[in-house]
Amino acid sequence: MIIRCADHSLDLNEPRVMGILNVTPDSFSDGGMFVKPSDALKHAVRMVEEGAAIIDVGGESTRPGAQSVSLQQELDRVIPVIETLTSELSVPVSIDTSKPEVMREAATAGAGMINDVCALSAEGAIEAVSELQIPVCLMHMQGEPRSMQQQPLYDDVVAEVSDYLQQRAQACLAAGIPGQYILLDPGFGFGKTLQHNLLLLQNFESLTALGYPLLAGVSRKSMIGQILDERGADQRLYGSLAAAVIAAMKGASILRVHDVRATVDAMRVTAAVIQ
Ligand code: 8Y7
Repeated sequence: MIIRCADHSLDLNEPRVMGILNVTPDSFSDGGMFVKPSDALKHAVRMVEEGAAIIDVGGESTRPGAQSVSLQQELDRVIPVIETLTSELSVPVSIDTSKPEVMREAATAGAGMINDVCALSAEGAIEAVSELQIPVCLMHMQGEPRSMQQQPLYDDVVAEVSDYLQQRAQACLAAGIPGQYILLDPGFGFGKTLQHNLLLLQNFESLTALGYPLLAGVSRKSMIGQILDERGADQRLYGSLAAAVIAAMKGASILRVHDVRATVDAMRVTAAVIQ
């Protein structure tokens, strides 16, 4: 399976790595490091050299408790970076946003994928993506970033996340977004306790039945820190690799990560075994 992302194609016949590029002053593990377009480009080039198949640019931190940013602030942060990256990189650039205006301007600047932690639930977002005709990753979240970790509650987290993703995919199809442009993601850590995250990872393969490529984001997340006795975000690489390999073994097509080189090696070994 190969998906078209604007001027690039993304071959999902084996698990691929999406490199995270935060252009936020407040992200939990690398906030403030790549706000200047030239610094962002350097980091993106390095991730591509390390084997990233796509770079995900985000200008609004979605970590628990994070403040939301205004539309203008988000545009000012991400659009210059996307313009620079799309002209310089050999891989597609994805835009991590929930705002339809940012989706449109990012696509005009050359972005080849939308990564929306709100699964196009903002007013006008489905219509925007339907017009743009680029792939979209629909992620599940319970609640909203500011308060989502206060008291996550499910009867059956796997069934509820799966049903939600299926409904969002259905809404996209109904709005004219082609099925080949839809990817799904259970949203590890987004309104989920450690037990919920573990159930979702244990049962990750059940999401393949929905019929869309799956993305998983576990890199340096607090679920890894919790398992490793409250290890800090900069000490979670090996645990993150274990979770990424498990997700890939259970059908994840894209792993969204901070540590590209290490994850690419892990995915190459995983792919050699899956084949
Ligand atoms: C995810 C994500 C984040 C994820 C997708 C972090 C933007 C928090 N996590 N997008 N974004 N999936 N699709 O720890 O798991 O990187 S932000």
